Amino acid sequence: MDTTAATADARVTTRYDSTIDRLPATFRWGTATSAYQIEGAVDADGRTPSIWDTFCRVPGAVDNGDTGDAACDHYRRMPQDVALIRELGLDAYRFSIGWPRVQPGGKGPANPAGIAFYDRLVDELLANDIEPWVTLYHWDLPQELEDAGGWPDRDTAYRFADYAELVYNRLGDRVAHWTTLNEPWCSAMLGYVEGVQAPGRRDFAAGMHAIHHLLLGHGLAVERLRAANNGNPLELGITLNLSTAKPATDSLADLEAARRSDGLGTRIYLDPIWHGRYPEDVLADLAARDVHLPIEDGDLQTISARLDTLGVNYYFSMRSSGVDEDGHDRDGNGHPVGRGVLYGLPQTAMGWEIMPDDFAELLTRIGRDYPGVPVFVTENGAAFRDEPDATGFVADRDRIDYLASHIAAVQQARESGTDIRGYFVWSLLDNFEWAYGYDKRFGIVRVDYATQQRIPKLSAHWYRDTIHRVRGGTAAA
Ligand code: IFM
Repeated sequence: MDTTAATADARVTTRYDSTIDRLPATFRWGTATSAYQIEGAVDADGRTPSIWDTFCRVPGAVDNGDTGDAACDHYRRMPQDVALIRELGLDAYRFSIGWPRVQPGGKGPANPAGIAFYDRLVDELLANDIEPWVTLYHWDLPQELEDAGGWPDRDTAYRFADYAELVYNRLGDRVAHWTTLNEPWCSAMLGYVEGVQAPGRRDFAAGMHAIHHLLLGHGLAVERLRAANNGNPLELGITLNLSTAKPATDSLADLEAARRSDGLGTRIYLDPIWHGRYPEDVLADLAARDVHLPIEDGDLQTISARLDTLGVNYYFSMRSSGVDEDGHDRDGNGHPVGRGVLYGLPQTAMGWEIMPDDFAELLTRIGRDYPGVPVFVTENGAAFRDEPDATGFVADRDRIDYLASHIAAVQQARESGTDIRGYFVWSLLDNFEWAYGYDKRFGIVRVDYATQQRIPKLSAHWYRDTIHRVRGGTAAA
């Protein structure tokens, strides 16, 4: 990284340094991206549309009418991006495979040109001493599978297992770390219940069915990958976006709202995976709405297949209120109300309050309630209103403060007993932030979308120096 302005300014200290410095030298450091958010080249080499290509064409669905058509052009600039990761001194790179790129339409044989891209990416990473961490599904369901019913339909779980095996057979000789799903809560709740992400459906029951089939697809994929493994190192996990669920007040309505939020946000995923059963209170809440999970014999055994790691993504917390703005505790259909309440704390550009203490609390709870496998923070980061100078350099001290406070929270949770072994900053590059388009910038490297130039921000220099220091070195000059 040769941005002179940054190099001169790189020795940033934060009030969290002494805590961060207690992380062990063996702690793994990385960065994360996802296929649709960075690759572009949506028509290249036989790729077919995903639900996001379709959703981006719905008027008003994405801010500014942005699409992932070009994104960061990573499909063509991949070697340059891998070189950036190496310059940051990172151990690992978490990326996702574009399902419609490697298996157009979501069925049938692999598309040789599509899978060849990930082959090259894995080889490039290994040649640069960077561990590849593959996520199989980061939201880009092939449109054909949505047309056939999408995740609310059981068949999608089987299609996902076939796809997972197909990718594993091609990359499993060189990739040890496999994540089945990224943030199934978003797929189900934002995609099928609230309709603010692809495929944009608004159907509560469909969303609940999607949860079960996402979990079933996860379990089937775990079984398939283990069966296909022929002795190469293999670590299987799932990544969940989790948060705390505290009541806004100690009123009964708020306590109940917090319970429901924890039920549908955390326990409906982790209880079946860890304990082989859905939480009773959540099933009762659903039954009260005449919604029943489409569980078949053997599903829970499949879903609870042993895992090697748990990925946690965290960005912010909110408190739960069980009353709406007008003081009602039921909506027009008689269902209990639940809404998030802000605390008036500083926010990121997403309007998300910055709450590292809740992150430490969340990680401590995960270690207590769902013990037994190492936890990796597979995403954490922040969008801010970056202001580049004339050279394009961004002195993003707000992002450094966010990252430092959250990395310190990881160490606090470790000291409380949770076995956390690594941290991936979201994200390497500014990229397509889904329904918010390109306006929200999460990267530690700025992308000038007009030229596709990459310019490491001050946070990139800080991240590199922090890792170096934790490993016993001194900050790079
Ligand atoms: O950009 C997303 C990512 O795709 C999934 N986790 C949250 C990030 C920030 O919103």
